[in-house]
Formats: sequence, C-alpha cells, structure tokens
Amino acid sequence: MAGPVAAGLDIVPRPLAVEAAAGPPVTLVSGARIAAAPGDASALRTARWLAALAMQSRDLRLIPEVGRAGSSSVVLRRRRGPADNEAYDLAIGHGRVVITASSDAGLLYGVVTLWQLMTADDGRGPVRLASVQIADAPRFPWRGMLLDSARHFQSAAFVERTIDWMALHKLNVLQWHLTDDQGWRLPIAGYPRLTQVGAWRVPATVGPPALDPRTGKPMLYGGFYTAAEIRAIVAHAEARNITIVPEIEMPGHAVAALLAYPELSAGTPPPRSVQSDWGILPYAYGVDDKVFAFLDRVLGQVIALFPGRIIAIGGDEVPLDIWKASPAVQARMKALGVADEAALQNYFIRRIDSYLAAHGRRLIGWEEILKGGPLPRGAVVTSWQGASSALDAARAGHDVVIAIAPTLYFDNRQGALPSEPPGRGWVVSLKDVYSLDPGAPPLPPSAPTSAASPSRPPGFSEADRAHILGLQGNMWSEHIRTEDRMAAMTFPRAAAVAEAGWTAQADRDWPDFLSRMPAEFARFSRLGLAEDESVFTVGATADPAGPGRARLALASQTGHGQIRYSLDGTAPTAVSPAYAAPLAVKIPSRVAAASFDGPRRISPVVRESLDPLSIRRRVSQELTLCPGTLPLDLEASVPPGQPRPAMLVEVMNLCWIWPGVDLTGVNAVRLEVGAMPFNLQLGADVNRIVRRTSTSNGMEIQVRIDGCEGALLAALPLGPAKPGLSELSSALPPRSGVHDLCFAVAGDSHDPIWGLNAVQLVPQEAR
Ligand code: TNX
Repeated sequence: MAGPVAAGLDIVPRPLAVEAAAGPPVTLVSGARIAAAPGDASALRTARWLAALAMQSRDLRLIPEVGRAGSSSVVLRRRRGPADNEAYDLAIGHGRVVITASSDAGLLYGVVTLWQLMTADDGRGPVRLASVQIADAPRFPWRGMLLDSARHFQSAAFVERTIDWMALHKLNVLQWHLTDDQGWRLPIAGYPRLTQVGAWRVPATVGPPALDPRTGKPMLYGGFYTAAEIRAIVAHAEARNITIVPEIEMPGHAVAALLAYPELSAGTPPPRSVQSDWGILPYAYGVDDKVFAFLDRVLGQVIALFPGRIIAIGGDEVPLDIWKASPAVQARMKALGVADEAALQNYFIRRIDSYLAAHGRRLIGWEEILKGGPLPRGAVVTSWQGASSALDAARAGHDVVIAIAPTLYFDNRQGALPSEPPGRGWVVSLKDVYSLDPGAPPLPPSAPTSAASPSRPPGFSEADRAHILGLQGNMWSEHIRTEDRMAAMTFPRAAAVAEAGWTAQADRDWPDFLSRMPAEFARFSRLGLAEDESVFTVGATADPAGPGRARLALASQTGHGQIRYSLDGTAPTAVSPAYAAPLAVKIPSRVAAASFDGPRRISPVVRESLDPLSIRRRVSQELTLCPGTLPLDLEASVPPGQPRPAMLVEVMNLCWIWPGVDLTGVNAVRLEVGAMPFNLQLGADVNRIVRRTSTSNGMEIQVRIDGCEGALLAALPLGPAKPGLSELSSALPPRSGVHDLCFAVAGDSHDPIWGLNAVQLVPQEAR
C-alpha cells in the first residue's frame, strides 16, 4: 500500500506501491540519455515522447537512443510477461532511473510516472529525483472517456491532444462518438452524402440564421474527419496505449444519416435538414434488409479503420413509437414473429452483433440494449441511468462499463461560479467524481434485487463485480462549443476518473487527491492544457452593510489551502492577509483574492469592484434556480462576433430567487435578459413546463416578494425576442428589511427560452 511517500510525490493516479529507496538522489541534466533496447521500436518511441515532454515541461533536453544502457540516465527495460499487462516498475537510485515492464503500455506508464515526478515542482532545467522504488499496476482495464464529436465538432489536432492528456493520466479507452442526430463525422465509401449532407447543419438561433456572405445562404456548422486523419489518430492513440472505441449510433440518434439517405428511415420521413435540436428526436432507422445492408457496410469500414476489438453501436433512447406507428416496420415485425417494439430492438441489436462477431469484434451499447430479450454473451453494456443496469447486465453475464449520470456526465458544470463554461446546470464537482467507487456503484434503494434474478441478495456479489471492466467519463458536447471549453470540462475531472480506475480503493483518499491537484494544474498548463480550476477559485459575494460599507464573503469550492486578499486591487501574495470570516469593507474598494497552498498561489486572481451598485447586482449563477429537472447554463444568443455570456436557467420552471436580500432603500430594479432558442426535444415533457399567467398580453418577467407566490412588485414586459442582451427596468415600491425576491418568466410561450443574465437592484443613493 502506498504510504506518505506517494502523497509527497504528487503522482496522479496514485501508484500501487511506493517505497523510499536508499542512496543519493538522481539528477537529470540537459543531455542525459534515455536508452531503449536495440530492436525495441515501441520503447524508442516512448523514449522520444519523454524527451519531448521534458523539453515542453521544463526546457530539459533529454536524448533518446538505442542501447548503451550502461551510460544512460533513464533505461527502458523489458521483462518477461504478458504483452497486455499494464504494470511497470520504476526504480530511481544509484545514479539512474530504470523503468521495467513486460508490455509497451507498462513502459509508457513508467515514463508517464517519471514525467510526473519531473514536474512535481514548477522548475525549469535539471531536475533532482529522490531515490524511490515504485511498483504499479491498474485496478481496472477500462479507464475511459467518451468524446462527443457529433454535437460539436473538434479538430483532429484536438483529438490527438486529448489522447496525449488522457495517456498522461494512464487513461486507456476513448469512446469516440462519431455520429448522432446533429452530425455524421466520418467518411464511408459508397455513401458520400453521409458527410456531404450529414456533417453540416444550420445552428439554432433566435431569429433568422446568420448568412454566409459568399453564398447568401445560412452559414453551416460542422465538419468531418477524413480517413487519413482517422488513421493518424488511431496510430497516435495506439502509441499512447489508448484503444479507440468508435461509436456509430443506431437505431435512434441517427437523423444525420437518415437525412442523407431517407430510404433508411422507419416510416416517418426524416426532417429536411440536419437537426440543431438536442434531446430525443422522433426518428429511427427502419428494420428492412436495405438498412442492415447499409449498416453492415458502414461497420465493415469502421472495422477497417479502427483496430480495437470493441465497437460501440449506441442503442440508447430509441423512440419505439416510431416503429409502432410505421406500417412497414409492423409488417416486418409480423413476418419475423417479433412480439413488440422492445423485442424488435433486441432483434436489431442481435443482428448487428452477429455481423460484428463474424468479423471478430465485440459490441458495446448503452444499457437500453438489455431490454426486449437476451443479448449475445459477448456484448458489453454501458450503465448510464443508474447502477441497477450494471447489476442486471452483470447477472446476465455481460461485462459492464460504469458511466452513470450525472456523476460521469461531464457536460454538467463542475462548479457554481459564474466563470464556469456553459453546460448542464447540475454541479458535478471533482469530489463528486472522485467519490464514485466503480467497483461498488451506488444502487438506488428501490433496487434491492434485480429483475434478472429477484432471489439474489442486494448489491454486487464478487461474481457480479468481476464483470465490471471499469468506468468512463462522458464528454457530451451539446453545450460545449469550443475546444478550450471541452478541455476545461474534461480536466481535472478526468484525473478523478483516472484515479478511480487505476488506484486500489483502499488507497484512495479525497484530501490526498486534492493536495495533488496544484501539481496537476501546473504540469498540464505547461503542455497547454488549461484545466478547470473551480476547486480552488475564489468566489466573492458582497452585500450592503449600512451606509458606505459592504460585507464581503470569500469562499472556494473545497476550502483547500488559504484564501488571501487585498482591498486595493493588487494581486494578493503569500503574505497578504489571510481570509478567515466575512469582512466589513468600505465602499468603494477593489478586492482581489486567490487561494494559496503555502507559498504557492493555486488559483487565478479574482477581482471585484465594490460600489453601491455592484454589491446589489447578481448574475444568474449567483441566484437560486426554482426547482425543476432541466437546469442548463446556456450561452446567450448574440449577434455574430459578440461575447456570449452563459445564463443559468431552469427550462422546466423559468424563475430565479435572490434569497435574503435587503431591500431597504431600494427603489428600482434593472434586469438584463436574453432570448435563447428552444432547441430541445422534450417529447411529452413540454407539457410539464411550468407556465405562469402574464399580467399583459405578452411575455414578461414578474418580480415578487417573499418567494415566487408572493406579492407582485413589478411586471417587466420582455418585448420581442432578438439576439443580444436587453435591459429592462422598473421602479419598485419601497420595502424594508430582508426578503426572498423572485424573478419569474410569465406568459404562454416556452419558445424562446428567456434567460435572466443579471439583476441590479438600484438604491436611492445611486439614482
Ligand atoms: C443522454 S447518455 C444521451 C446523450 C446525450 C446525453 C447528455 C446517452 C446514452 N444518451 O445522447 O448527449 O444524455 O445530454
């Protein structure tokens, strides 16, 4: 078991066994050599990567070479053993570093650990490494991330960078979501329209779409990877011990393909253009022979491009009513003797499985593939709606990947601060992800036994557990428009996935993991990865505290380290005042604050100007959403080229509460509002959207006191929806003391989605 030495070394994921070794430390200096054995091309490639990393991370020039282990400072050495064993030993002492492993993966991971040891400080140039002996091996074989390149497209270069960042955390599976309703991202010979048509869409906007100045037609969004790019990505992944599991969605989530080849659609004619709506769209593939001929050809080419054994076929959220309503599908069902649509889905999946199995591949699908009948034994199931499906799958003899929502859904925000990138509105913090034990995922209380075998005791038995391959964080990209944001939504939560998948459960400890995060942020920023820093970033909240004064509260998500601040706007240092409790501050003043770990600043510097208006202003993320089931942090629709603030909304119940605000002396309110396209397919759930009665004919925002059912203080008409934020203002009747203020959208329409970007209460003194 790893003792305190491991913690001190700041390695993520934490290794299995670390022991201090005797002897003086080893210093790697510029010109030091890394030896790969003659004929070991893979070791040489890994040595070259280490050299590149050392240069990027600390301007240290290491020289990869073949053989001559005698005079080399770093030696990559093979031992006998299985080629798929990811274990390695790393020995530092006696003047050199020796990495020993039986596989390419083991050597690579030894090098990753060495690079982490070389970057535990912020230094440049030569590095001193304490003598240490590490013996390391992973807990699970599936340590994965899913990248959704269908909803938003990322460049091939970004995919390769992501692969590097993953490998540097010893993550080893990239499920690559290449097709969905909103885009088809890989070329298939014989079906050119998949990328010509299926890869492009008109993004949803408020009002008319932006026009392409050259063609005068709506500007298209999209893209696809060429076969050459895919081959390069696959080769790159292989060099980093990452298996790519390509995902081709079927029988639902396939509008982009159905639009390209409408004859493949079940019954309902597909829409005329690629969809820019998110959610579950009412279309699916049909079930006749031409559909399977198409899918077999697609999968045949996917198999040729991707050498990994496992191929993902989606299988989630199939709109079975479409099959129910289609005479052609119903006729086919009859001919096949299939009882109902669920059984038909099972037939569909088994048919695809038999194609894959005949070509030496295994099928993986989302948990819905468990429905409607038994699956072939080799099929792998990804559990996402809760761990009961993992238990059902394991008891039916299937291997399972744990990817349960919301914990492993990285499209959710990872912190509550306004500086977070947009995404789903639930907060899934680094700690939430870290706290998941993939070997014992939490079962809902209502699932003591499984449908598959009701007589079994609750929970995962040893035999069930043996089916758990590992876990996967899912980077769904509906709300993640840019690569920088994708990177920040992924990391550091992917580091928590890595440790959950690699480190023995008994060695996992949240405070210890968190204490390794400053080193993580520093070393990855050198590689150009700007991770999300919400764990340490300081949030500042100011409220009025009598004439000329404000009460200032500072906090970070984890409270790790020490918050330090200045009240003159200058960046705090390690000797600035330490924050202990809310401060009484004169206004105006300029606050700057950051978290420190000893002498090291571990967060960005946050700055706030405090004045009579700013202390009475809140942005949406600082307000409390009314209860609902679909909180989203959505980007405002703005004219092209303008910055797009994100607004936190509860789509099912558009209202915001400012709890406990002092209204004394306030006599007006200004609201910053923006309209966003309602590009969400909610099915019957649209009827569950809370609707409030407007006091006028149109849409308005109502300001109510003492909660959303309280007395109406003002109703501000929203006016026509247009791109950009607008400001509404109204006088407020005088009230004194502390109240909960509610701001609620009222009126008949849920489209567009009205967002409240900010609330400004205006005190008499500022008018
Ligand atoms: C559900 S998870 C989906 C995806 C969405 C995700 C997040 C799963 C198997 N299906 O299509 O991207 O929620 O919105």
